Amino acid sequence: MQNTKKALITGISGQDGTYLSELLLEKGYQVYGIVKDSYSDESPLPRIERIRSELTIFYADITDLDSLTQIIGEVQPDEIYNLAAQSHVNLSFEKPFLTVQTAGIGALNMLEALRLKCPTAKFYQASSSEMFGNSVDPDGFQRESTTMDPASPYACSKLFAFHVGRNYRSAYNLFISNGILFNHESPLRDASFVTSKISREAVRIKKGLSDKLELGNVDARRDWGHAKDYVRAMWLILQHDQPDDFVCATGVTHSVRDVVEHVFGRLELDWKQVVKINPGLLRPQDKHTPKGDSTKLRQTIGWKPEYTFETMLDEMVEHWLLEAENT
Ligand code: NDP
Ligand code: GDR
Repeated sequence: MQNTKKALITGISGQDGTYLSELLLEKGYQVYGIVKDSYSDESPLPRIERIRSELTIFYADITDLDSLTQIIGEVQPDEIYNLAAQSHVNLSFEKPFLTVQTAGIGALNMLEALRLKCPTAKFYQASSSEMFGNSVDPDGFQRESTTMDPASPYACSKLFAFHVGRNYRSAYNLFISNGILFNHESPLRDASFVTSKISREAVRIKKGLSDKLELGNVDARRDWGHAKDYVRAMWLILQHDQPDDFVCATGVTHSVRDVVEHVFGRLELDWKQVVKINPGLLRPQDKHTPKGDSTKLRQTIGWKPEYTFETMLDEMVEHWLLEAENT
């Protein structure tokens, strides 16, 4: 029988919102989304354009509790995925108030709207591995029980949202789960994030459109997965029989330099000639060696990633090659 569940996604036009919409549409959900009210039906939303006619879009800001309450009251979703936020760690040092308002207060607004208008809905909060900062267990992993020590305004905002969600879960007996996701990338990743920046610029260099790539800390390491695998985890987390918090990660780290070497190697380019370190791109505080332990998610829910670091980067390079050919 056709599944007619309703899902509401904030940040639907972002990377994860797009893949999650595709997944839920495939599963037969009616998908509703919230996009910032600076947009309208006439505005292009490139990532979701292909599926836009299958979605019901509301235009509202995550900082506006009245609009969110009205939308949740009207839709009466079965599942809510709160993905909207200013999601750039570096930018959060320049725009701490915007970051707190969207990633922190925005999440609280959604929780209030849930509590007031649709308390039976299951709620997914997009929490981040950034909440751990440099705090690492003795075995080198970060997991649900690892002490959190946020190292940016972005991470502090996400930690507030994480805790207030847990508080609402126990205080009001609501189904609120946190996915503590490590970095995940894809062809839909904004070009300012480092994997996209490297693949896009390497392709431009290959095509003769650019002659250098400026980076910050190339020794920084991340546990990188593919967004398609990670939105599947979001959905699985809400299908679990009880609300809980789960780390989602590959368990393997690579450095920014590894990304450069793979991408440039794939394009048969010598990166040493063109990659320059720009000290202006170094962060006031950066973390270095986090790898995630997603045993709980794998054992409780049966999640495992399908992409590897290499297949993920290859797909991104292919995407930017195609973009270059079409422009
Ligand atoms: P994106 O930046 O691609 O998507 C975030 C979305 O939120 C965008 O569509 C953005 O719209 C929207 N948004 C921003 N501000 C507001 C606002 N004031 N009102 C309404 N909508 C707003 O991020 P991702 O898809 O990569 O990530 C989804 C969520 O998961 C984010 O909360 C992020 O912090 C979190 N996360 C992401 C990880 C990752 O590696 N990708 C890892 C862990 C957590 P616009 O583009 O128009 O500004
Ligand atoms: P991150 O992702 O901050 O981990 O946040 P990003 O890709 O921006 O940085 C990863 C690492 O690369 C280093 N780096 C550079 N980063 C950028 N953007 N540009 C550069 O030129 C550059 N050079 C080196 C950074 O210093 C950093 O160490 C992402 C976001 O999606 C968050 O929303 C999410 O919560 C976390 O991942 C988990």
